[in-house]
Amino acid sequence: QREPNMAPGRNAIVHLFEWKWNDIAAECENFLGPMGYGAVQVSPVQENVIVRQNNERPWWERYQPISYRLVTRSGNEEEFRRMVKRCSKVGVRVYVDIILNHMTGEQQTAIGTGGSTAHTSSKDYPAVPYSSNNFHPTCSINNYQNANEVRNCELVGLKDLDQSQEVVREKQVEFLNRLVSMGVAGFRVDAAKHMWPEDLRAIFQRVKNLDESFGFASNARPFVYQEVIDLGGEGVSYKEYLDIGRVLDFRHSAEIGRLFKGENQLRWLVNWGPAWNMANGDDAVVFVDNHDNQRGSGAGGDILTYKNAKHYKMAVGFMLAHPHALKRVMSSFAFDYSDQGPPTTYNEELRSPTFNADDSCGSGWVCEHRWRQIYNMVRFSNVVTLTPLTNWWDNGSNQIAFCRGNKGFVAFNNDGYDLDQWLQTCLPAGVYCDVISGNLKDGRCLGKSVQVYEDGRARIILKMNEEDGLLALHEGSRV
Ligand code: AAO
Repeated sequence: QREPNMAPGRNAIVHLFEWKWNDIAAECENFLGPMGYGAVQVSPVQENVIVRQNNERPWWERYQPISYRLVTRSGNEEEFRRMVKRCSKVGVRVYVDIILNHMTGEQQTAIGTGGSTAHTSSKDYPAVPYSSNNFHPTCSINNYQNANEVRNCELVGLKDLDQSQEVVREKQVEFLNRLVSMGVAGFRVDAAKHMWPEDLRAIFQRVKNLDESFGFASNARPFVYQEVIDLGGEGVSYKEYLDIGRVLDFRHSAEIGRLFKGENQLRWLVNWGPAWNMANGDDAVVFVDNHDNQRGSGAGGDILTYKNAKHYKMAVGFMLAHPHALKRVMSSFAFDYSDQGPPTTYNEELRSPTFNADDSCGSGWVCEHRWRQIYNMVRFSNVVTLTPLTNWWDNGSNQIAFCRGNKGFVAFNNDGYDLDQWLQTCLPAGVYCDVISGNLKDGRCLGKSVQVYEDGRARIILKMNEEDGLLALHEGSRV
C-alpha cells in the first residue's frame, strides 16, 4: 500500500538509525513533532543474533534475526510500545524496518539479544520456531541476472526463508500484526528483491488494518516501502513490486549524488523525475543516502553523505524542495570504517545522543535531521505541499532556482563563482528570511534577509564561498 498514513501537512520520513526506543520517543516530542517530520523509520525491532568481531558489535548484527521477540539493543517490547504511543500523540508515525527474507548467517554459537539460541548450521531456530525445511536449500547468490537465484539462494550467506510455505507466512503475518496492534503505521521491507512478489503480496494482504485508536483513518492499510535495488540491467525489476507498495529508488540516490558532487550539471535537473529513468513519484520513496550506501555497500559509488556537508545539504535541500516523490532523511552515527558499530557505553549498550545549544547532536551521533539547513527544508516541503514547480531558472551551468506555487522559492549555486541575479520568487511582496543561513526567531531573521518587490522579483545572492550553497524563502519565513 502506497499511502504513507502521515498526519496532514507532514511529508518527510527520518531514519533514526540505531537509536534507542526511549530516545526516539523523546525525540518525537522534543524535535520531530514540532519540526514537522511526518514519520520515523526505526532500526529492526526483532531479536537479532549477537555478533562480535574484533572486540566490537558491528551495526549489521541487527539484520540477522534469531526470533520475532521484540528485544534488541534499542530496547524491549514495553519500551517499543511506549515509543509508538508517544510518537503518535505528537503526529509522528512509526515505520519499522522488517526482515522477512532470512534469519542469521552461520554462527558458531548463536545467542540473541533476548537470550534466544539457534543452531545455524542445521537451520534450527527454536524461538520462532523455524526448522531446516522452512528454508530454501543452501546456495549462494552470485548472478544478479538470474531472478531464481536472487530469490531462492542466500544473500551473503543468510539462511533464506521460503515464504511460499504457510507456516512461514503465518509466523510473519503474526509478527507484522503484532506491530500494527502497537500502532505502527508502515514497514520498510528489507531485501524485498530477494523474495518472490507473490509471496510478499500474500503476506501483506493478511496484515490487518491500522488501529484507529492511534488516529488513523478507518480501514487504513499499513504503508509498505520495499528495498529493491534496481539500477537497471538485472534479473529483478522494481516494477514487479509496485502493486504491493512503494519502492526505495536507488537511482535517485546515485543521480543526485553525481549532480551535487559536481559530476553533472545542475541545469539538467529541469526535468527531474521519471524522465531520468527513476520510478514515478507516487511509486517511490527517495533519499540521498541510506545506511548501506553511505558506507559504500549495496549500490554505492557517487553517494553524498554527511562527510561532504556542503554538497550533502544542497542535495537534501533539493530533494525536499522538489515535488518528486516521498522523501526520507538519513540520520547517522559518525563512522570511520564500514563495519563500525553505533556509539555505545562501556557495557555494550547503545549510547544516547546528547544535544548542543544549536540543536545539533554529540556523543557520536551526527543527527543530520537536526541540522538547521535540513530541518528548515523539511518545514519548507510541508509549506509547499501540493504546489507545482514553476519559474525554473538556470544559468546554463550549475546555478538554478525555482518556485513552488506562490509559497516557496529556492536557489542553488554549485558553480565556482558567485550567483547574483534578479529572479522571480513568485512570493507576495515583503521581506523574507533565508532559512538556510539562519532561523527566523521571535520575528528576527538570524540569516540573510531578502526583499521581494511588488513584481515578485528579488535580488538573490549566493556567493561561491558561503557556508551553504542554497537559499530558501517561504510563506512562513516572512519577517
Ligand atoms: C554480514 C557480513 C557478511 C556475512 C553475513 C552473514 O558482512 O560478510 O556473510 O553477515 O554472516 C547488512 C550488511 C551485511 C551483513 C548483513 C547481515 O550490509 O554486510 O552481512 O547485514 O548482518 C544487496 C541486497 C540488499 C542489501 C544489500 C546490502 O540486494 O537487500 O546487498 N541491503 C539490505 C540491508 C542491509 C543488510 C541486508 C539487506 C541483509 O539494507 O543493511 O545487510 O539483511 C548489487 C545488487 C544489490 C546488492 C548489491 C550488494 O548492487 O543490485 O541488490 O544489494 O549488489 O551486493 C553497482 C550496481 C548495483 C550493485 C552494486 C554493488 O552499483 O549497479 O546494482 O554495484 O555491486
